[in-house]
Amino acid sequence: MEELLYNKAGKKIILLGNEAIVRGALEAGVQFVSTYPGTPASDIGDTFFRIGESAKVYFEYSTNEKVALEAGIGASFSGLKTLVAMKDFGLNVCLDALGPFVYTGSKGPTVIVVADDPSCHSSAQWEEGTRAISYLTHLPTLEPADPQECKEFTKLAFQISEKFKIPVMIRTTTRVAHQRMPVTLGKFTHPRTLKGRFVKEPKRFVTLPPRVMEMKKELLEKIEKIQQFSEKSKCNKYTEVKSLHSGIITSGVGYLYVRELLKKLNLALPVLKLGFFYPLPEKKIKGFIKKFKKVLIVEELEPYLEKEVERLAKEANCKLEVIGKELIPEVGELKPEQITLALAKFTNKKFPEGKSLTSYETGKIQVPKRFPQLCPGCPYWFVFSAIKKAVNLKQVVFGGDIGCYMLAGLPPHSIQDYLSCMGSSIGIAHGIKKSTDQKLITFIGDGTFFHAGIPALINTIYNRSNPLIIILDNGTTAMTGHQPHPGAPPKGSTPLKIENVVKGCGVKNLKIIDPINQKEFIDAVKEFLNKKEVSVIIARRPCIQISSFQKKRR
Ligand SMILES: Cc1ncc(C[n+]2csc(CCOP(=O)(O)OP(=O)(O)O)c2C)c(N)n1
Repeated sequence: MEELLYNKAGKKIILLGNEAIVRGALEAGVQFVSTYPGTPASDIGDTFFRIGESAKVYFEYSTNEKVALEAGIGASFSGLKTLVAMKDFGLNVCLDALGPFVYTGSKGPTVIVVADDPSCHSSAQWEEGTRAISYLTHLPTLEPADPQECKEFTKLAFQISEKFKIPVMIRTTTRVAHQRMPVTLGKFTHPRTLKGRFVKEPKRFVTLPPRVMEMKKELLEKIEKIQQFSEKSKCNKYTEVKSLHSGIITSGVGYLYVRELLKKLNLALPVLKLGFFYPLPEKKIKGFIKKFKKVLIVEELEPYLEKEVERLAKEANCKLEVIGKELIPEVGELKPEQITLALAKFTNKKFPEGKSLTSYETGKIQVPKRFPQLCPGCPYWFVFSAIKKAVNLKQVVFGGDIGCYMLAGLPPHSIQDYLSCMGSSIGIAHGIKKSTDQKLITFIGDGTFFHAGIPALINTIYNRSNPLIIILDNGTTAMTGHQPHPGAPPKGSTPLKIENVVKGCGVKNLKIIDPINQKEFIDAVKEFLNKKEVSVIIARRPCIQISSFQKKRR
């Protein structure tokens, strides 16, 4: 039996942060789960995909994050306990739906899990800190530090959502989502039903002026109540160390490093570890900082906590020195060695090397850099090779998009002149074609085409431009772990043929080619590059890594 489904309270099993979130949701009685894959959050959906049926939970991979959230909103409005999971960029995609949802509030308790990726380990596009969106939308947000907290905070998030009728975000980062530890299980019972009922309450579910302004007032009142709740919550914890001089405020993975390093360096400093990011337990923070001369804020990425502590210090202790980003970097994920150096400066101590920093940390051991590569046998090798034979690379602009094929930008291919966010290859191609006389070829994967490429393709037809779009149809969402998509769905759904969508959008110049047929591919590129209207080549050959098991499952 799947360990995650053990029904033995008190038993410990080793879980990944993401699996612990799944377990927390099961213990909370989740009924409806939707997601769009994206590392470091992908394992949440993939785990539900694997165990959802046995757990008797509804699960879907949606077409994109906005659609996933909207599906979740529908389930919540129908009274179901709902979880929606995505990576950081996904929250931007669904922001348009998120804002109004926080206003209407949830009916069925709803938790939105979002995983940030400091240092861009698996996020080419930009280093995002989604905590800004907590403030922007007034979305209550919890930040777990380890897998046990991932489980407990998920349950707590469902409780807060149930009590205050508002969606709650669990914000993790790569090091939290991908960390393993023995997690103590609680009890769970399978949901009795997956059926809810939508009861008409336009006053509650319709965001339309003038009501919408009342809704904002009601939301701010809710946030005030949640703040009072957060003041008493055990997820903000204090370590009792007597120091009238200085202390540390931290959250998420920063707390783990602080805890470990204080021990390693034999330092005794009081630490306030915040589990609530929004709304912050302001009284608790004021109580903590009131007697100190200085406080160190150990937080990853942008200095939101630091700014808030500075604001609170004006009321609680106006002489307090708040030290944050001058010692703790804002770029990249936190590293223990950076915190060691920050602690040394903060406490005016010198730590003997060896005790504080390892040779790796001091940079004495250099690890050679390696570029990521397409897998041997990947169909994209054939596509890039044909392009190089078909055109003069200097005379054509090459657009990239998000997926394995963005490795086109690295040697030995080096055919990518711009890269932004999912689906943007086509949108930007249109802008370039409208602004220049240059020839342009753009690549987009099948998964990305379904996620956000279709409206941009329609725009090229609607506003008459002529890029050559190569849709790389490898039959899967390869980069994030081979999840299905509408073109290659799980068993029971009818595959949506990309060619039908492309034709339906009005594209006349269309060819479907297996790129292993190099001559055919080269000829098609040459022909289409001279067309006056938009052209599409669907390069169809399955990903070399799709296992026969996955083929059967689809
Ligand atoms: C808004 C957003 N959601 C999710 C992701 C994570 N992500 C990276 S690549 C990718 C899809 C890749 O699939 P596909 O276009 O089929 O290309 P393949 O990897 O199969 O070549 C996803 C979902 C992201 N980068 N941005």
